[in-house]
Amino acid sequence: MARTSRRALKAAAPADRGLERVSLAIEPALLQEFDRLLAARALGNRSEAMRDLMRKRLVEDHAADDRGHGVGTLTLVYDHDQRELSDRLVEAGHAHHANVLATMHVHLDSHLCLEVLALQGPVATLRAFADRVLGLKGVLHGQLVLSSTAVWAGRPARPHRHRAEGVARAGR
Ligand code: NI
Repeated sequence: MARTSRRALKAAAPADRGLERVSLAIEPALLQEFDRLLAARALGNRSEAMRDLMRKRLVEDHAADDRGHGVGTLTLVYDHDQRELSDRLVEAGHAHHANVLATMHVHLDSHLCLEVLALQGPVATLRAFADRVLGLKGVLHGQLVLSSTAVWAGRPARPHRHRAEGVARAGR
């Protein structure tokens, strides 16, 4: 880095994306392992991978705080034949209607169902809801995955449009 000319640095710095260049001290063996992982999993360059790790840690930290507000998904695989389970799932959803943004249901076979619920609300409430649902008899497997919108609150505002919207409009 010390041998890189100032002009070369400036050319390489992605200033237009609002990024800040930092240097890190890392053990060579650790860096080598990391580079190996990046190549094997096609995770992009070191900078992108480090940004991903930092965001992951920030989201984890935010989601670990029960006082915070979270968004996330609850994935369930359950046995449709289990007595009263469907009713109990519907009841649980209605009891937390303000937290359940959407539900996707897939019939996996003649007995098994996959359900994915998009959730939003106080982290403590979402955890309690997930615990209640995952604890129901007949729910075979499931997991709550929490994310956060608060972690990104400081990011620069940009116009928000999804590709699908553009495609839909173009098709009209
Ligand atoms: Ni089903």
